[in-house]
Amino acid sequence: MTLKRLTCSFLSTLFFLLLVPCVPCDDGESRSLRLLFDRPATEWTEALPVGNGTLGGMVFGGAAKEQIQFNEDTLWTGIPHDYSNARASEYLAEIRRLLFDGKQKEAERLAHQNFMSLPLRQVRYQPFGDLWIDLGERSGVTDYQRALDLDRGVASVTYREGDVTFRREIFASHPDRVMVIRLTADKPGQIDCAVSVTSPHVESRTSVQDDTLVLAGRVAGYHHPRDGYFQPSILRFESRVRVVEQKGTVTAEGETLRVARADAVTLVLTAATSFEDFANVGGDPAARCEQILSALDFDHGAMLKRHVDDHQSLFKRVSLDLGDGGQKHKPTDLRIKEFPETNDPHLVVLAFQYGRYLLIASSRPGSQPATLQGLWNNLMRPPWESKYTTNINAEMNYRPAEVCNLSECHEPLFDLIEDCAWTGRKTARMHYDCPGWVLHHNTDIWRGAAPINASNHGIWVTGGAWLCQHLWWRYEFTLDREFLAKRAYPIMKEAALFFTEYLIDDPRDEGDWLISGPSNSPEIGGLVMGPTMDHQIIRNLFANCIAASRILDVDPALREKLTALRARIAPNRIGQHGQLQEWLEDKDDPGNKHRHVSHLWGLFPGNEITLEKEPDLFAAARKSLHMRGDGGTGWSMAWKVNFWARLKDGDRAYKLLGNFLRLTCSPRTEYRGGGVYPNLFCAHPPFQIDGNLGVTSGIPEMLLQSHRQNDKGETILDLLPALPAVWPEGSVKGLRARGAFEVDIAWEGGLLSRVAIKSLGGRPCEIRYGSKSAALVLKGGERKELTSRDFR
Ligand code: FUC
Repeated sequence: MTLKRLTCSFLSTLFFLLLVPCVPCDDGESRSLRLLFDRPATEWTEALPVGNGTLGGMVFGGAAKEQIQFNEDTLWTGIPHDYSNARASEYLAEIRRLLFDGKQKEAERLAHQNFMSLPLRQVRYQPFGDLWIDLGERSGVTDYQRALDLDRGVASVTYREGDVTFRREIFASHPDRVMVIRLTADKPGQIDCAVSVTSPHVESRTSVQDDTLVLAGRVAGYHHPRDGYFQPSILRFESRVRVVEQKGTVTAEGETLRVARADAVTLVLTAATSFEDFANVGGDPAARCEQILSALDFDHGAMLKRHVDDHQSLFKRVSLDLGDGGQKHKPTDLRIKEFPETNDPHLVVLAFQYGRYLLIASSRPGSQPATLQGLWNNLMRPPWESKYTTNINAEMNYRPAEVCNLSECHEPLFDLIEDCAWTGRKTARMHYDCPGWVLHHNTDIWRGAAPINASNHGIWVTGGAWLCQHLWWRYEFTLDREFLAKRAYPIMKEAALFFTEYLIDDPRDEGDWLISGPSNSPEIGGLVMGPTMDHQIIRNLFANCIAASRILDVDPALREKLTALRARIAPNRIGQHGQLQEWLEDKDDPGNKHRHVSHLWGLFPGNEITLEKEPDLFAAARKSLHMRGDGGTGWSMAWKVNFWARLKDGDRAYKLLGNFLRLTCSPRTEYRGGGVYPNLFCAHPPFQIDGNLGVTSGIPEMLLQSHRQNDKGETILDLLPALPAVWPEGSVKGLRARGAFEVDIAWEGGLLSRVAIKSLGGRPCEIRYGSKSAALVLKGGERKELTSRDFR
């Protein structure tokens, strides 16, 4: 090469580098909070998730062909529909009588024929489409890397080919409501690609309008594979992909846009449906896409900055340091595989922060709440329809919201609760002839509230009551009185009103108890009267309503009534094996390893079983948990991390964390195994996001607990209640606690070294560290640091 050509090429490269907008530099922490791979994804559970609450993508990262499978959170099958069964309540008394007479199978049969939702099944969350970027044959690709930067909320792919380095960055922007894909190279004129979109929906078509790909269609109805009935569907959808090249050409070739010799190209994807709310499907998806795109200036640097600023305003609130472990440079799947040997503390940090990332990406004000799969689903018939299962999974998704300082991300769940209070009013009346509202063990986009699938597990009445705990938590963590008065209390009160009429005197008992039934202990033992979990949840709901009505100074008569009824609800009982009984009858099987551990609800997420107030029940809960063992589905192990943390056994909680972090490769393995996929998605299996989010609440629970109050009614902040020996040094910053506190904790040699408490609400609290305590009175906004010497 002549000197002149060399100089020329150097100058043109320099000129090009100056022209390409600067990507904000990674700082040290950002670089460490990454999922990292040395090859493209071949399975969906290896791809990397991005999301803005509404719009989600799974990035496969092929060098020759990029695939981004995408979703929009309102694309579901079905039609606006009330699932209540108008004649159900006529059978209630008979179902109860059969159960009281010990005729369970007859009761289940009668209920199955006459008491269930119409139709029997709820509907499916749907995939939207796939974006394809075909880069042609690539030969000699080296230095390939695929990454998800949790701190910036950006997925990336980089590789070299010859002397050119190619880079791709993908993010889903909440402020701009689009997904953005940017392709660059470090030499000019290198980007050649063909961009297309496909959809798995049969009633869809793609077209090209100038520089934009358009995918439009409607969701088709289907015959239910199990029950045969026809399920009509109604939603229409549209997606647009705008192609903005830099210094090249874009031409249409059929349904493809071809980019040639560009320095860089930016693809901007948006998607919408005709869904407005659970009763209104009159939206115009084309107009919505148009409106979103016409509000943009397509300046990539500015879009990236808006996105990163927005993401970090949530993500950076909490940091966790458990030590480095020296494994960060390795591919994530390898780190998971080696975890049993390495105990890689930073992988635990990554799993914790991944849960926070996933909640930010799948649940933002105005979006639908995170489903069983969050926002991400590539299947037309996803497992359990990828809907909302309220006998554990939906609540587990939202456990980290308050404690992990992501209160805003809780909002979509509150919207869903409001919707279900509306639909559940009709269900309460039609199925039980009761006031208030009720929700059974599932709901979907149309907010079905009636019992589905089968009477032996579908008739479970405490879904709404459990969700109300989240309304109360929002108040407890923020002390937002207006939220309590306007949103939370009216819904909690109506949920409680249902139980004031639904609870029934047990004619068989010796103690004049009120019991719940027909119901079940999810999903074990069939239809029964009086499962322990129901009683714990109803006691919790009543207690929170009583407290809320006192705070708001309203409804004294109702308060008195709830107090009297609450005292009569059947108590927790200890059985023949020293276990906490799952049912009124002492019939627990010590060999039962079932994934649900519902009767420990009062230990977590409830708060009625504590060592200090109920030592015998505490010991019985421990015994029950031992009996269930340390295995289970992904979410089951995540729940057990939280249980063992509440039982103050850090090493056992850590063991469950280790069991959760086992690499599961096959998405099709049934029930056994649990663990995580290569992309760290929780493996039920199949993929369910609940376990990711359950672990993200479990780790803080090991470091800080705030569910107890002292005799003065002040929050007790328990520091390092379940610290495992394997994390001798560490720190956590920014956790939230009940009573509106923000807490930073550091420890060394396994002992507390510093704690800083910031009060957001000006309430006094008591801080406990082991058997020592310190009282603290701070004004709102005030922060104080203490060391272990300050505890007596
Ligand atoms: C409940 C669980 C299952 C699964 C499903 C979505 O029914 O028992 O394990 O998580 O929800």
